[in-house]
Amino acid sequence: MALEDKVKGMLEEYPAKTMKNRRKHIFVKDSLLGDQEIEADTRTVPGIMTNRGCCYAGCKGVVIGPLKDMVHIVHGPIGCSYYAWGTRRNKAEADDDGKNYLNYCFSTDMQESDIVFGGESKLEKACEEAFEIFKPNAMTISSTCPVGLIGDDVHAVARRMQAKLGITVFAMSCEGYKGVSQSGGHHIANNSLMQHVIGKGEKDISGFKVNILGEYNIGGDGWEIGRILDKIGYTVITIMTGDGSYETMKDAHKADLNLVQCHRSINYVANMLETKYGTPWLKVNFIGFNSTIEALRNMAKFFGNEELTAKTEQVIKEEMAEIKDEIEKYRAQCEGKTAFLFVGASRAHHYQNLLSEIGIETLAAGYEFAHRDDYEGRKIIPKIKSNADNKNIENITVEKDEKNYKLYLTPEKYEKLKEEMPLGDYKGMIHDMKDGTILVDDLNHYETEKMIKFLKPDLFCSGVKDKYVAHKMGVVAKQLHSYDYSGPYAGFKGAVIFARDVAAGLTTPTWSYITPPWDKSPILEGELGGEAAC
Ligand code: CFM
Repeated sequence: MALEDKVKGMLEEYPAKTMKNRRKHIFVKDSLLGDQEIEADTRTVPGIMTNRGCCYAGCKGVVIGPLKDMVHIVHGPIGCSYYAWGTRRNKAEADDDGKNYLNYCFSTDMQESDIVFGGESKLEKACEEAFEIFKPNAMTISSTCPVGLIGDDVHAVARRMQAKLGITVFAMSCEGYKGVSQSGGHHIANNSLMQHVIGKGEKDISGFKVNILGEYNIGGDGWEIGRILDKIGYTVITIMTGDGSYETMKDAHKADLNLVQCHRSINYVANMLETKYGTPWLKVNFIGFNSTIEALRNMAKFFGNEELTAKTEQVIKEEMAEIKDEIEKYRAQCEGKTAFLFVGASRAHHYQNLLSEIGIETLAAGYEFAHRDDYEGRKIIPKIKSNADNKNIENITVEKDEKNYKLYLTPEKYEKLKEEMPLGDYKGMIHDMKDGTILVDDLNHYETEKMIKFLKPDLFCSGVKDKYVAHKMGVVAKQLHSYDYSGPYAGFKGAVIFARDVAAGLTTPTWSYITPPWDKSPILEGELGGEAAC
């Protein structure tokens, strides 16, 4: 049966209205059809088991939470804090000031009486108490659903606390119900960083200055990327936000170039920095050694410095010599295998490179909450229609900062380089996928099982919510969110660790003790032929 028919068959199990909805979120790539459209960043059909998270998760959990020298207070019932505490592996080590509060969980623990009579005074007390104990460099307040429902003015509390405590305090109205997924929370967090943090620093910084945007140091990825960039001779001002800090982010406006790793979660900051300070951004992918090399060469080309270019080539040579044998060994064990990827957003695209470098072909890939530009490329942005859900998320506009605005490249040079590298552009995941592969948005548990059954991948890369479902079906599952407590997977050394972990999963003798359901009861496949088919 053709792949398209299998997809159709899967969708036909739904009630008609749901089928119509889900049809727009999935397709088989076929370049002969020209630009294929996908529906994304829209509401999940109620009742469907989605993997998505909420707005608060995207704001506090993903973008704001990793900033280590700040105290992040969650205003809400304890469940929201407990669930978001320590579940994401954004590692951090304290800088010279010794401030790293990521192991703590700060919550106002709202009770029924706070819901009825208001929780502002409790929030104020929490801010004061946290400041007294920890003396953080700055503080944030994240709102959970009830805060928006009862109307506590968290922003007024933040202003009062800032005046009283003498440190930056800002609040975010990132109630969980806003928008359709955690994506709205990324946007709110990005806006806050622009309004309250970036641009406040006055340090003198020299060298080839870059920021790494959309890198969250999961399993130490940011440290591996930082190691490589240090070795070449770059000055990394700040990482947003993995192992990041308020203190370093204040000076982010001084960079000559912003590197964008995760486009989905941080492209708002990248754009606003370009408008306000003139800093161009380059889409990079440090997952996979070939993509790392490509990113490093593009960076060298951007700076156009001979010494830097020579050092870049030298580092690439050294690093590749170090990993070559091991990569070959694991590649021999993985060659010819297939994978099915489903992650929040960027990683479903980024990991296809690394997988292909170790001989694994991607059959299908999907995002939980990405927008159409992450699939179809930024060229689609003007065509994306706004709806009630995304209108709910504030869109701030920034203006040129005359004092700090600078252009590293002449406009002519910028335009020239734009043709040679993804400068200020992202082409999206579809662009890099082969014909005959499946793209899917907001995959749910029913579709996960169906697709594993008909694609029969050797490897399923997703998260803990569906990991064990795949295992029970006899398919190796690798968590691309938490890395199954391993990592780093970025850069050169990370590629080896990933290859080792995947090879171990594929070759473990455990699988010989499991019989997948399709081996127990073979699926009969046939095609209806002739005119009497229906
Ligand atoms: Fe960006 Fe991320 Fe991702 Fe993301 Fe996430 Fe994550 Fe992710 Mo989990 S910021 S979009 S909201 S790369 S936590 S580090 S792994 S879903 S694919």
